[in-house]
Amino acid sequence: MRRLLPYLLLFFVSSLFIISTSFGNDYNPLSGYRLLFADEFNAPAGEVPNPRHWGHDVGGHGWGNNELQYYSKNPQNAYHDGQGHLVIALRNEPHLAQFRNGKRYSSARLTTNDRFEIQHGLIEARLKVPSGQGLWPAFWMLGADFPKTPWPACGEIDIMEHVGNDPTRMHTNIHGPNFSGNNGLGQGVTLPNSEPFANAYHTVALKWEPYELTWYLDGQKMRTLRRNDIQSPSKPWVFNKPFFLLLNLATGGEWAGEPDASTVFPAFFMIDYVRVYGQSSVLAPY
Ligand SMILES: [Ca+2]
Repeated sequence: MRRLLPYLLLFFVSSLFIISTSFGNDYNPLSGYRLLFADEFNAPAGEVPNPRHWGHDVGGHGWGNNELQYYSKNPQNAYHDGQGHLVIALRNEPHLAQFRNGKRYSSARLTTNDRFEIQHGLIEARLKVPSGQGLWPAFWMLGADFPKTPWPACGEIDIMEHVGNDPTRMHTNIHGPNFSGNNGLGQGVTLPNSEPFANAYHTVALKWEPYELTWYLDGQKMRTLRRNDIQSPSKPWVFNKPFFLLLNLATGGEWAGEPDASTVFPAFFMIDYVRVYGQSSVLAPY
């Protein structure tokens, strides 16, 4: 409660003076925020992700969706390109399947868990997703009490998901108690002129406030979800607590479907930067 009060005060003040002018399409969400976390991915070619920012989730158990990849710590699955980008590379390595839960595909799932957490703010990334049937890149967040609080009660906010069989859309979603999985609150955002999302770098962002989530794509407001839109005794708003960030490239599972002969490997998920603005970080500065 002690942590919540300043946010309540901020909300009431901002609702008087700021909301009416800054909630348009002008992408002006930074009033009162400062940069708390930034990775510009400027390390030399081949360098692994900065361990002060990113840890690895490792394994090939399907990750709750019957996914087909094994997430490794192998530098070949997550590295800098030497030109300012992080690369998450999904590789087809059938000869290694016997060592990886039978999974022929390897990839990486990076997380700021126990490194950086944020509660309310602006979370932004510039990225370029790969194209191809069966591919599923994502930039998302989980409640920092996970796994002590199991999914979906911990809460999940999907800032950007993309599946290769739906090439012109970026997907947004939240999950929580009694609104998860296929009962999540997902909504696709179609790009102008139905341009394939994988054709170019895009800036994706979430403005996260105590009672409201707003998604942006290339600076344009795309979607707003308000607490009062969903909250009920069976569907509590679980988004007023610290969350950590995740970046990953999955393949397979019920939603993305399996890769096929047209899918090109390795597939590369490119991230130009991740920046987080807010009032204060929850964990100690990294
Ligand atoms: Ca960069």
